[in-house]
Amino acid sequence: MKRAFITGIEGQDGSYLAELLLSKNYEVHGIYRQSTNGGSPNLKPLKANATVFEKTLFLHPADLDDAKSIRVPLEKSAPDEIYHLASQSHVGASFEKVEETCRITGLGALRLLELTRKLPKAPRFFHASSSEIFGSPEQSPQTEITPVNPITPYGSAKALGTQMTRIYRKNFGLFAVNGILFNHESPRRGENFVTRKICRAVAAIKSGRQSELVLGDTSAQRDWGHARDYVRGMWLALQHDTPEDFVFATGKLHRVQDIVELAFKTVDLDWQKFVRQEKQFFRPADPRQVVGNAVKAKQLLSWEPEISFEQTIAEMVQSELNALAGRVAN
Ligand code: NDP
Ligand code: GDR
Repeated sequence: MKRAFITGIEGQDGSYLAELLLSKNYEVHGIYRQSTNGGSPNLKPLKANATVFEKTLFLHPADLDDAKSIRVPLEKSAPDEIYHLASQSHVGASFEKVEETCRITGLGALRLLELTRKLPKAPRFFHASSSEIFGSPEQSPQTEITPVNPITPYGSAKALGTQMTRIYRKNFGLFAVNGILFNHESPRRGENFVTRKICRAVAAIKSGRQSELVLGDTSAQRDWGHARDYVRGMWLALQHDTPEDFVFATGKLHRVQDIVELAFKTVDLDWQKFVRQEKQFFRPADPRQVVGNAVKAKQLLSWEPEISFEQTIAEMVQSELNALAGRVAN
């Protein structure tokens, strides 16, 4: 039985990855922040499953800000594979919390690499890098060799983690890889990311609980996929013969406005009656033309996204409608 160690296990990706690895008969260890424990519903089904919880799934309190708190569970669980997903992951918030973002998202990755290097038998290491490392790139679509040139505090912090992952691979011989992840969504997405914010509002407006949706720049474009596809990519990246960086992306750009129109259409409402833009949700800097070329992942890992943009938004709206109707979603 292989053992995996997941940071950020209660987040969107961490929870899907835990489910994937458990289905592949891994023993899964995850760290969560005690200060926010219980805040995330994503692991509730696994925690309620008596055949899994504390049998093949083990959760440990730890904080990336405190290397000592991670060392003990890491050494005890002696994993074969580490998936480093924990992060201050909100780009907009990174402009308000610059130092915290650099500490958790940037230095946090370095701390974990250093702990990993010192383990008696170094496990394989996956770092959740981001398309944000490219900033507003001059070349489109982006690949693993597109120049790193971030324009947001979050992007800079991820660039540090990305480069350190490369340095530990080259200089210390770690099997360390970056998954350069483009946006990916699901019903488990945090509520302050734009897809979830729109889908929640659409369900609330449809049921008469909300009267408007206030957004930032609706002309902004992203390459949006589904989280289930991306966690499969993470696992595949660590099964490959050699440590390599991989872009995971759909290669298709959509506007925030497209999500608005699609989501309102799902519930037969006219978006124009409910949506307005407000400056407070615009960012000081917002990357443009961020779209990925995942041909390397396709060729070496046989990875391709399977869930479309339209399916993702439809699933997210339905999940919000189910939640409001009191039914168990996602
Ligand atoms: P989430 O924000 O859903 O999950 C992040 C997790 O990290 C949360 O469980 C959070 O816990 C935890 N965390 C935050 N700070 C700390 C800390 N100091 N110590 C321990 N844990 C902490 O992110 P996603 O699942 O969406 O993304 C996973 C990773 O992939 C992140 O690193 C993100 O930056 C990166 N990424 C994501 C993309 C996406 O589109 N989803 C695209 C590109 C990269 P808590 O509840 O306590 O805050
Ligand atoms: P992003 O995702 O910044 O790309 O980071 P987010 O969903 O926050 O924003 C996407 C785009 O939508 C625009 N936008 C709004 N965004 C939010 N959150 N709220 C709004 O009201 C709003 N209105 C318009 C944004 O300006 C932006 O252009 C995500 C995160 O998962 C990161 O961790 C990850 O690294 C990157 O994707 C790739």
